[in-house]
Amino acid sequence: MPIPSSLVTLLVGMALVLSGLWVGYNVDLLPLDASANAPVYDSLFRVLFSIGTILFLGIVGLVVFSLVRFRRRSGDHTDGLAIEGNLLLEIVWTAIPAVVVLFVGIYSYDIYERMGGMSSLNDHSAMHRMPSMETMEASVTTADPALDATGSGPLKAPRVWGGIGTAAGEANVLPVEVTAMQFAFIFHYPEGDITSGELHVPNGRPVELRMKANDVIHAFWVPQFRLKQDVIPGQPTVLTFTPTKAGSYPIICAELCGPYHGGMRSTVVVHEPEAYDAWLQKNSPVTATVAVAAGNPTA
Ligand SMILES: [Cu+2]
Repeated sequence: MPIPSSLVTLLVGMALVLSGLWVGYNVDLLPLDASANAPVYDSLFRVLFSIGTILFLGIVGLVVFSLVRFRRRSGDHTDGLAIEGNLLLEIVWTAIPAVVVLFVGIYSYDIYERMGGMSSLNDHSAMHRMPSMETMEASVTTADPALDATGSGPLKAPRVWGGIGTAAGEANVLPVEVTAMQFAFIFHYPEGDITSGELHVPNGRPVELRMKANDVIHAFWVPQFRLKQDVIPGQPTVLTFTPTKAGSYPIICAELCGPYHGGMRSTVVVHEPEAYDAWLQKNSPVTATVAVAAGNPTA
């Protein structure tokens, strides 16, 4: 008894979906996950990778099958079958992509929201603990609406234009000011007044980066944190994250910003809390001055 073709199609479809899911969940293309929102991001990536694999295998498989199955046999000089439209087929091949795209769109939005992309950037507590944001904003532009109408009065809280972060509003946030310029990132710690070319953070504590650019648009990207945020002249942006694994990870400028853009890299060092405190002690201007005064040049 021959197997009905609908059953074959069903079995091929099931094999396709299962192999796509297997590839999506077992082939690991992503770097180490080192921040609290990395697993959230990775779950979206696995779903997208599975869908992509199913579509790729299905389409390429069908093309190869058709090339072989419907090839011209030797001696056959007849015309192909005259086919004009197939309403059912057209409905199906419109509906399937529509459903897939809609699902991907809604799921991506949900993930972006869970990563803090939709949280309010202008009324969480951390920014009010950063007095230097005022000087930061003042240097941005005199025509900014955050300035007093007379232009000489006190500054209101600066408006953050964009950003992403899960830690917004959480207690115990470590604020760090980031200045991007051609071609470097400079990090300043208001707590302790430390300036550094590398970002040092303690493991497990939420970090809030308040970012400004001096010249052109840059982008702050740490692949291991699964976070990327533009740094824009005149428009402060914010990026918050909670590191979950100690180690050193690259910071990459991800926006073509000039001839040496490719060299605009730094490092984020995630310390265990004690090691971070030691770094803080070692680099604090106060301890450094005391050490020099005490005749200790190694500090
Ligand atoms: Cu750059």
